[in-house]
Amino acid sequence: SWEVVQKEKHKDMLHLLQFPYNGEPPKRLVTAAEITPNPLHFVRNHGGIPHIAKDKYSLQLDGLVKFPHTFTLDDLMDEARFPRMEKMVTLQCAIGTANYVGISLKKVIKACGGLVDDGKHLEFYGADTYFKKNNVMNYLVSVPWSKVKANEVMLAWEMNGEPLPKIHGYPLRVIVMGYIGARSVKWLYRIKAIDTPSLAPVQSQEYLYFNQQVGKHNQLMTSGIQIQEMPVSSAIMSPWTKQIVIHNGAIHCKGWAYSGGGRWPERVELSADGGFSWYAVAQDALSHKKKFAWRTWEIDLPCDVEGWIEIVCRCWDNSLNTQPLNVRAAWNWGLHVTSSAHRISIYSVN
Ligand code: MTE
Ligand code: MO
Repeated sequence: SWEVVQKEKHKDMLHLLQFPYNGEPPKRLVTAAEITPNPLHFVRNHGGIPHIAKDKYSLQLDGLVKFPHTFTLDDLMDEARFPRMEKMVTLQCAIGTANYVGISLKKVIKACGGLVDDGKHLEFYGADTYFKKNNVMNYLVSVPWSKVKANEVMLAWEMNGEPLPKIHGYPLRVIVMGYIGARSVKWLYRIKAIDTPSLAPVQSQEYLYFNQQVGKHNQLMTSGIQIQEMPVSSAIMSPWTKQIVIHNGAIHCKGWAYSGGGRWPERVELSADGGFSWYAVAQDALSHKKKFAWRTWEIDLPCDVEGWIEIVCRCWDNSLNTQPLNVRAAWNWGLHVTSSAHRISIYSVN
């Protein structure tokens, strides 16, 4: 997989782990544009990068559907059968935004006669294998039918006008809008309709939101909430923490804001005094609102202070949800969804 990384990813990517490959762009490049170029989109893998030939590829749909069926890529790309869908979507683990082209999974389920009996969840099988406690298994998670029914689950083959890069799931992946990135299965080869959320370890043992009594010596692995919709979050991408910033009474700041579940950032606020007074980012300094994508923003943040200051950023979404002000208040075992207000310390020279 290292050759794939070198071929497909930007030379400035931060390689966090060589195997399974995990990488992300440096802060200064995260919000360089509203759309993240493919070579800079972050990568999260649990195993290797499968090589799948387009002409040998097929997608199996089975389980609690009326007519189980196997589709070729040509079947799925046939516009007479499945209308094309294009959507700008932010994926969050690290964060990145791309335009995806594909079809709505709902239409594919309908082409199989719909769900039967107790069919209530769709399980997605990735062709990669990962290892857990001496077991070798496929990457496997599920989403509820209600999410699919809302046309918020897409089968995508194109990313920013190009075929999906190998590292992002070629030839076909799932894009679950507004959910944690972990549900957007890459290298998809099978969809199974089932009656409960997937019992596979990635769904039932990972990405759980635990209460604060769960810790290193008390891992009640089944007591967590399965994370699906993401909460509201935002972060400052420039300046960087510990940086010396020379300015004339206003510090230029840039960053992103995002909310899951189809909610969107309505207001972004910054503080130059640790979170006591707040300035709202002007509406025209925020990128356009979209249902499933982030908004990038910039602001000249007034500041007369010389010396160390703490800059804080928080977002309010269209349901008026906001972020906890302190990271410790959001602590949980696994450090998932720690979407507290982002704080950086800079040295202000005025
Ligand atoms: N799909 C497969 N088959 N294997 C994986 O390891 N990782 C998931 C998801 N889909 C994963 C996967 C996680 S945790 C995230 S955050 C997203 O893919 C990341 O997608 P990206 O690598 O295209 O940015
Ligand atoms: Mo993830």
